[in-house]
Amino acid sequence: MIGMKSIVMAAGLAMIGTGAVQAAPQAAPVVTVTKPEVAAAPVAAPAAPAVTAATDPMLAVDGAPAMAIDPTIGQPVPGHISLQPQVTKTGRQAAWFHNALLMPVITVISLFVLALLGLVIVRFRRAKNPVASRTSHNTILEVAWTGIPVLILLGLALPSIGLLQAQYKPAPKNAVVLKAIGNQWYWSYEYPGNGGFSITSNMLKEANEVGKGERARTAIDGPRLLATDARVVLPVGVPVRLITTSNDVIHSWEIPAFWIKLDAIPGRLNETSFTIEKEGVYFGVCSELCGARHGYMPITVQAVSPAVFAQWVKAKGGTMPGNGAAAAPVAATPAAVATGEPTAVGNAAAEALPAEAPVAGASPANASAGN
Ligand SMILES: [Cu+2]
Repeated sequence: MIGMKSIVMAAGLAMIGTGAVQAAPQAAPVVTVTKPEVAAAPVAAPAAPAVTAATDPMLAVDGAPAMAIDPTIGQPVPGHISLQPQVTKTGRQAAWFHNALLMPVITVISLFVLALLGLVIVRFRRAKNPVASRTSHNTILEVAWTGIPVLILLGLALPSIGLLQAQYKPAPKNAVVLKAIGNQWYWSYEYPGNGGFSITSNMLKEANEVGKGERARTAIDGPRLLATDARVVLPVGVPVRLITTSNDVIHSWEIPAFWIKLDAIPGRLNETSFTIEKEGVYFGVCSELCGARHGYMPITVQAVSPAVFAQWVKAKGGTMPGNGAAAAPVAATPAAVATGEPTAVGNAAAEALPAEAPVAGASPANASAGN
């Protein structure tokens, strides 16, 4: 029985390790706001179209191309208790590990232990056994309850190690570099490989919370507590090198749909990589208790085609590495660019980021990918 208990615990820990327990929705999407406002748009605002309008570039927050938000991906769904649909390779691998391996194994073990307990309670109850058995050893049973859990753990360990490896895989050279900086209580971002321009991203307040002239959240921006005034724009099909750090206390940059959660620690650079496979708007939150407004520093990522990404970078005053082209996509994408050689990433990063050396040697050791 001890062996079985330990396997239940081990399986439970493994589940926590993969981040399976983080799936609780942070905030229910609210789509009741009816009057979209575009006061903060830097260009002339057109008439507000329907919520799903994906065609009007003026509508987008902070110059990001407008994109209809699919409420079933990239954000919590009311009543949903499993992982969000994953849009990165590692994410899909992790979701498979959780759904196809961990959950069935945990369920079977739990039911088996429950059945054994029931059997013991009924069959070996005092009334039925006035004279207690003096049996103390059973070699076959002891070998079995040691050996079988070991085999189960080995079976779980192999895919688990592969997943761990995938989570810490360094980004290739042509990766787009995104530096996320935690602040009490908002995120700022730099694109060191794209001329080093930066953006600041604040949570959008509700219509009844804003001051005069301030922009309020609308349904187009995303769910309450998750929508921001400036989205992080990233290309699909191109590896992204995420670097996190912080200006004050420990924060954590998390997008559940990417299977990414990386601590942002003052005086330190953490690094990981991912490749987004699907265009869309993805939401996350700061996932490290960081003070009074910890719950109000959401993260919004808009994944677009490399061509649109290049346009956005130019609009922000940044540059694309090489001949004004996006970094070479590693997967088939609808990219219309990618003609130049993406060789200037390192140089541009060196210009824009004084701490290039630490970046190169950034330790992923503190990355709490599943914490
Ligand atoms: Cu924080």
